[in-house]
Amino acid sequence: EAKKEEVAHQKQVVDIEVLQDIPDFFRDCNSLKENLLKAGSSGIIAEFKQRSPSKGDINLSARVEDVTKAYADAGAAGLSVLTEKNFFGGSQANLIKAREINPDIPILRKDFMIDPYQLVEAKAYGADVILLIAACLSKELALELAEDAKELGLEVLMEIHNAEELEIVNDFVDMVGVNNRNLKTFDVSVETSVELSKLIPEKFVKISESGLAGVKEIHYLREHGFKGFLIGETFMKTQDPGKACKKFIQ
Ligand code: IGP
Repeated sequence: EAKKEEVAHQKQVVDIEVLQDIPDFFRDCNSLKENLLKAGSSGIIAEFKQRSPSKGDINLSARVEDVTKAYADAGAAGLSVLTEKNFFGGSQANLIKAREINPDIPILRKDFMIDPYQLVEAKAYGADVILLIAACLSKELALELAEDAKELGLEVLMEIHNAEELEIVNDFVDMVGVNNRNLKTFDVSVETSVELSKLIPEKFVKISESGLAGVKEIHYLREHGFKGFLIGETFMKTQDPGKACKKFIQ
């Protein structure tokens, strides 16, 4: 067993060396935080999501290059690309393609990060920002991952759903996202963001995530200090996600 682990560890070390050989590995990342804080920023973080556990198939025919380019052209402040395969139908290939066609816009790698190795992958495949979901992490692991991410030059978005999870947020975190969707019941309420907004320390840029369906909600959330709005399904379920995104921005 110990031998097996040693072999696995060696393999990771080698893999990391290979990933770091990618010419772009040591590039500077595009800052989502700065984009969100810019005067007049749309604040929209537009997500490429083809499938989800709560909604099933959302849009299987969309191409990641087309949609992410259209989002960027529409004026999104950032992009989010699912790389988780089993539940969300995402892939690392989608992240690579999104990066290739959109060199200058911040891209969030949307996945369940539990291992420092995934941070190296994220950097190698073109992400600028990684997501840490408080509900999946111990305080110690969240600290290790956030610190490692910053060392790689990545920005850190930590997702919470309740006040207790704020305990896991640490000083390496750049942005705090409130998920309006309860991951156990799939219920969605914007009030989750509003309630938690008062408890999130000022130094974190606040992002509201999930279930956002109209411009009115964005205005309402801005009044409560939110600078970022992570939107997937509302755009992806339409024939033309880029156009749907644009409607939110004009
Ligand atoms: C987007 P919606 O309801 O606009 O499609 O939600 C995003 O917030 C959601 O995909 C999400 C998510 C996550 C997905 C939020 N946190 C964690 C996977 C893992």
